[in-house]
Amino acid sequence: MPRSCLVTDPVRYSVQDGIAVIAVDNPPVNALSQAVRAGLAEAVARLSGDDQARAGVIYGAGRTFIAGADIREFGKPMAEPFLPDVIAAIEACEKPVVAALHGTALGGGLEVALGCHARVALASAKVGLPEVTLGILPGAGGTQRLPRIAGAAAALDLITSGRHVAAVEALKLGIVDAVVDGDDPLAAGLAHARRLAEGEVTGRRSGEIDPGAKDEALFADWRAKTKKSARGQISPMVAIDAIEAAYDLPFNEGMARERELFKELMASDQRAGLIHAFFAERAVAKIPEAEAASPREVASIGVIGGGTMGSGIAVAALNAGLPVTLVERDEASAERARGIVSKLLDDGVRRGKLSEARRDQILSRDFSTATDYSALAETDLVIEAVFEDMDVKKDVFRRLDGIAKVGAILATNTSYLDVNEIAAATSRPQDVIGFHFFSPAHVMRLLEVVVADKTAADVVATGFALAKKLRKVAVRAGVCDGFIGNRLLNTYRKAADYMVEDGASPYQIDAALVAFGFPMGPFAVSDLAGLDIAWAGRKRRAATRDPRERTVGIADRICERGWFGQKTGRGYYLYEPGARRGSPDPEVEAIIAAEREAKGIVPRSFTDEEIVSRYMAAMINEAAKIVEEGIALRPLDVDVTMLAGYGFPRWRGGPMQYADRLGLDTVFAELRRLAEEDAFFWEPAPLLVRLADEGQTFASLNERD
Ligand code: T1G
Ligand code: NAD
Repeated sequence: MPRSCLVTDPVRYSVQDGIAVIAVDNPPVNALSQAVRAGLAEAVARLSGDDQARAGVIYGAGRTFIAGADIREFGKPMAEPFLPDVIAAIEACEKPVVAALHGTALGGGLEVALGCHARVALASAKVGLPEVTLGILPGAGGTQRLPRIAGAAAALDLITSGRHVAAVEALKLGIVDAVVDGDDPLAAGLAHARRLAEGEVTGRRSGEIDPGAKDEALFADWRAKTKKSARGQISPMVAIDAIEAAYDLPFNEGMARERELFKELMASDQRAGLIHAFFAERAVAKIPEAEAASPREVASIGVIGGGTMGSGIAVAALNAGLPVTLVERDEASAERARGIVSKLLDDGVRRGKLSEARRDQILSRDFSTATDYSALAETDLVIEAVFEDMDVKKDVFRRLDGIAKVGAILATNTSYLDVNEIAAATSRPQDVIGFHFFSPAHVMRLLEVVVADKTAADVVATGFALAKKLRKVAVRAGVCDGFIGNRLLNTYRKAADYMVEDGASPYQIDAALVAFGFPMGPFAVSDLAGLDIAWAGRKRRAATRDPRERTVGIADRICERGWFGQKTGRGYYLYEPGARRGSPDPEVEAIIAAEREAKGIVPRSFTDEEIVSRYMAAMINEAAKIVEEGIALRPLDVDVTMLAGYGFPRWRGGPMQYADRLGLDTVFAELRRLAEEDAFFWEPAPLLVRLADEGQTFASLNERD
């Protein structure tokens, strides 16, 4: 009879046929909270003294092994027992202990497993040390034990990237000792523990393995590579220092070095920013509509318009296993759309994301094109991606209204237009919603779900469910010109244009923002997106523009020459044929100089700090208005929008988190100073003024009641 008892609340100890079973049961992901750490320590002590047990198995109850440290405890004083000590006790145990892995063994979870004497994994399991993505490094021996078990190359790869590794690859790398089919980790663990107890296989203590000599060239190479890819993020570089200690120092000293570096990172702003991003990306899904209603069933997707966006959206849906019918204006356009979709799927095959067989199946079975809207009569959800023109969109929705089945969801991918007006073109505004995808739509993670006045709650909930299926992050946005993201973009772009007119070069501005952590600066981004799109927007808004608004003509002058960015080989930058990176263009500088002169502006110089400060002040101030108007539910929704859709450096947490770190009184003071130059553009948002006054933060608004 197995004896079972609770060691602590989330850890159970029992003995089955001479093997101790240590079950971690701390839903949802068995995170290593203080109680779990204490439970594991006590369970191992019990195993040592238990003459009924010859070996032990540690496994996770529920859907996963241990997904790591409890991230909610970060930033608070750590309570004993500390994880490295718990793992040291497991490793020191004189009876063999097996880790039986399923689901995800991540971070401290994998470190616990590395402290065991053997590891078996279900074929579906994944392992990884994702700490650098949270701004820290593996702090419970991962940087010391993984190189000993799998070698420096694998340790550098896994630890600096944080990537998840499937069981089969983990076996090849030596991280696990066996991979087992099926869905019962405990049975797999028990079988292996028995073999260990019988002496059929041997276990080993990772900490006692000789790591061998250090490959200096390998470390130099990774340092150079990582410095480039980390783009200002410090944790991957510090993690390399920690791994190096595995070769430079004896095990115990290496552990102490790892702990020291871990603590430094734990205290950093980057850690706070990345943890904020982690929780914010999960909190965005907590919206009133998802609590009030269940999503509608979506088994088929329709797309209208197969240009840049429509084709990308179709591929995103097809990759998620949804059949797609794409409607174009005529046969030739439909054929062109099919060509784009095929090419995107081929790219997926080339990158190893899709098998050839699956691509062929998609093209022959799941994807079809049509020129007649009646092909969408039975479709559950239709996404319109035609030209950005209100009349064209209304016409499309009127026609859709005439043919779509009752309860079908009708979505528009408009970037700026009024979703209420589009909904009013139908007899069923409750079924109409905005799904603002980003280009390229099969790659970019963000989906703004734009909720119009009459959109039904279950339609909103369906948008969030669809995003999850497409592996995207959905953010709820209200209706306004540009919703959350593009409205912000328009504002900080203006701040950048003003600086150019006043004396900064677009190239300096781009460089300053790349140094801040953006993958590209705003002018390079404009060249990529196409300058004609923003030009059309400026023309559309010209009639309703507030006369107090300062306008800059430089972009218009560039567009008037037919320079629309990368696609025409010229924009703010000059592009060699086929090149993605451009070089500064003296003719553009001449255009800028002429515009300044025409306005009688004497150019002044800007420091990089000034550039970043103005750019961020504009972004933060507009974001405060967006939150106050309810366009974004909370500041964290703005943060996730900028992180997932606009390349905002993740380690800075998003603009609102960044503002909190600066202090809202500092931001307010900067705005007041800038308002002396241009009172209209820099007028501080009332919400920001109030929070600064009260000594409050944007984060204080993130908790919804
Ligand atoms: N701590 C606390 N809560 C966590 C958590 C964690 N480690 N991981 C997930 N959650 C919560 C999450 O907020 C959500 O809560 C719920 O669990 C389900 O998550 C010492 C220091 C495991 C792959 O970085 O990657 O170990 O929103 O929606 O899509 O060296 O969660 O429902 O209230 O994401 O199935 C390293 C982080 C920690 C893993 C599951 N570990 N987690 O994905 O569900 S650092 C990680 C994930 C560390 C050591 C160091 C994923 C997942 P709520 P979910 P999912
Ligand atoms: P696009 O010009 O590449 O494609 C539009 C397609 O719609 C064309 O193939 C055209 O033939 C087709 N079309 C036009 N009228 C139609 C009709 N009545 N019926 C069927 N098909 C029709 O444009 P795009 O860049 O894909 O943009 C589409 C929409 O997505 C716009 O509303 C745009 O604002 C929005 N959007 C674009 C981006 C971007 O970066 N390009 C990003 C987000 C959203």
